Amino acid sequence: MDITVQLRAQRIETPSWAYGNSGTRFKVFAQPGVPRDPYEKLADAAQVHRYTGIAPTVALHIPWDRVDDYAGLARHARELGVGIGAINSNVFQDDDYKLGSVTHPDARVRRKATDHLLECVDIMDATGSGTLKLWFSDGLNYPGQDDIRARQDRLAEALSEVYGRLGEGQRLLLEYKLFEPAFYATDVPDWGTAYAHCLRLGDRAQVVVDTGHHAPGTNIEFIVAFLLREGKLGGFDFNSRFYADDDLMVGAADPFQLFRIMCEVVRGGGLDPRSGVAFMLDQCHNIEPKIPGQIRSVMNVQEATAKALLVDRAALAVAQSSGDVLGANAVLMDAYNTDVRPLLASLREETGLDPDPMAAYARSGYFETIAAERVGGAQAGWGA
Ligand code: LRH
Ligand code: MN
Repeated sequence: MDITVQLRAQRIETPSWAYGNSGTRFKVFAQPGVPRDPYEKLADAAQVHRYTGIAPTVALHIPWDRVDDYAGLARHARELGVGIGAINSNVFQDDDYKLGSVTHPDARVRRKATDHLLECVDIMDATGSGTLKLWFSDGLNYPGQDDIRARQDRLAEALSEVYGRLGEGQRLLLEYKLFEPAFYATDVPDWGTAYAHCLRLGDRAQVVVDTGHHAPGTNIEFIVAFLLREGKLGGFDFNSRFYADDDLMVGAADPFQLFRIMCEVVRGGGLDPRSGVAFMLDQCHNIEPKIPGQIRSVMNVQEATAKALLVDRAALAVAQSSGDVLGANAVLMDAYNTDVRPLLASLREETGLDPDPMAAYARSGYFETIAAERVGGAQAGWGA
């Protein structure tokens, strides 16, 4: 398929929480013009789609995006030219979840957590979302603190109940993370654990690869290739990091890694919209302006994808099958070292977009407008 056709079909989902204030345990820096509610977050996300043309859906996080009328919120999104994407559960910010949520030793707490996950499926019904994204902060800080195996039993039980609640066209994505907030053992720490639980659940359970959730030195593209081969890659939480779960702009810390990941996505058929792989951003713009940060991030994924699509697959196959190690590596590096910005600029022009989304957004005056209008009220944030 022609590269421009595949690039035009690319879809990247932005996270509602990227438009709110965020930070670290040391400080959350407020910024002018930050949204005060999910409606304003959607308006900001619509700007990212307006200038990139490939970010038509927004992931929500509950309760950060709780509203009285979810169908109304979805209508508002449509009026803005975007749609509601994945619904993210949150069982990591309630005092009851100190020792775990669905893995907690106390059945009352497990019931409370599972009911929240079921509420998120109700919200999927109301918004027309087809994807439930589950991340569990559940884990241990000290050896012996709880029974590792028993916690897996509790997790499996909750997942099975939620899986059974999914309706037509709905699926659940299970996200893993090596550590934080737990610092000894995390109940879903790696792709293998997530994969095993998803296999046990069924076809509508798949794994999310958050690019910031691995031990340093992990070959993430291998995990991507493996999960794609198994039909168990549900999607990505794209971001980048230098050290831990830094949630920086995707491709900022390691553009070559992002390219290698997109090479395996292309190779495994994951770019085909029918594959169902969700390309979501999961980032926090702690110090940089948020809407431009999202625009830049979408462009980083687009550039990595264009480079991956430029890999001369035929030449690569010949070099690989003939054991031409340097030749094969050179084929990939030729694609990586290709400047795809002119190609993407002309692609935008062909689709009626400004070739330079960042400059176009800056010229629009949107930021000045929201900075002036959004005075008063409580700015959105993680509320941790
Ligand atoms: C956990 C995580 C998860 C979200 C949260 C915002 O680190 O990656 O995907 O729920 O960030
Ligand atoms: Mn994530």
